[in-house]
Amino acid sequence: MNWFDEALHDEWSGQGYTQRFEVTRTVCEVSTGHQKLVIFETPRFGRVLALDGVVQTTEADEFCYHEMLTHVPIFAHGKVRDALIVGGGDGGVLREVLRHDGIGATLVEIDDTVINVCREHMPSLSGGAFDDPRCTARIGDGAAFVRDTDRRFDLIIVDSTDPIGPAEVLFTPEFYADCRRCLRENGILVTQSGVPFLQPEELRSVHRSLGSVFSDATFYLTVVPSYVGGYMTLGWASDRSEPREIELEELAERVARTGLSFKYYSPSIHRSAFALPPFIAGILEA
Ligand code: AG3
Repeated sequence: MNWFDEALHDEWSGQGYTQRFEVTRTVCEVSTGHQKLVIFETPRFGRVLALDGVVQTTEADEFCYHEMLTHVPIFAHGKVRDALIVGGGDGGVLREVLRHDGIGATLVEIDDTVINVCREHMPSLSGGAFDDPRCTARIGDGAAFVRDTDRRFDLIIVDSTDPIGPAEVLFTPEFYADCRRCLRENGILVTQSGVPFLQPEELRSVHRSLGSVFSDATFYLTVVPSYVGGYMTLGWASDRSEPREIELEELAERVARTGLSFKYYSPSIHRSAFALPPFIAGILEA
């Protein structure tokens, strides 16, 4: 039998812990020039995308991540018209953003191979979103884009790998400051910041960097089975605290008005996601 052992908490961090998938078929394996990409088929998770040995998304549980990274800020904000996605080449965030009427999305992905290969071999992730006229996809460095662009956004979603390899710059205060410059008043930035039980340093560094740039910086939670280790934290940053404090009733009305339905997101999950267990809040204070 052929197995995939994830490198993140073993090879990359020396914690001697790994998750292992039975590989029933390797669908695609390529060195992209930026990273090593594999897509393989598994019995329980469907097709799995891994970059440099780290699981990025799986067909079976991607909704736990993409819905929370997308709908929490969109419903909290209430009036998003222009969204910027940094990374996200698999198209999962893009697909969720474009489920909302009246939102245009710009996606800046450094690695065109991720987009092409995922469209071909994991088409349910983007679900045709790259063909939507409301989507502009650019191949390039997201950090350079937010440094140089004149465009302004209501929402920036940073859907990156962990800070090993090409995504390292997407975790710096300079990058967050450039993002803040591109946000309209009331704008929100969200970003993945790892699984804190196993990656406390990633959470601490995102907290320090976001907090040095935005007046309201905190985290909310999701659980993604294939991001092994329990809760994943998603960074939340804005210069306004009102969107984070939105009441349940108002959220429920906004959600009802869209007529959308979800597999992970709900107004109550949205509210409760901002409650952090003491061991996570403690990492932020340390
Ligand atoms: N980006 C986040 C991958 C995080 C992996 N980290 C971990 N398992 N602790 C995924 C891209 C999906 N669109």
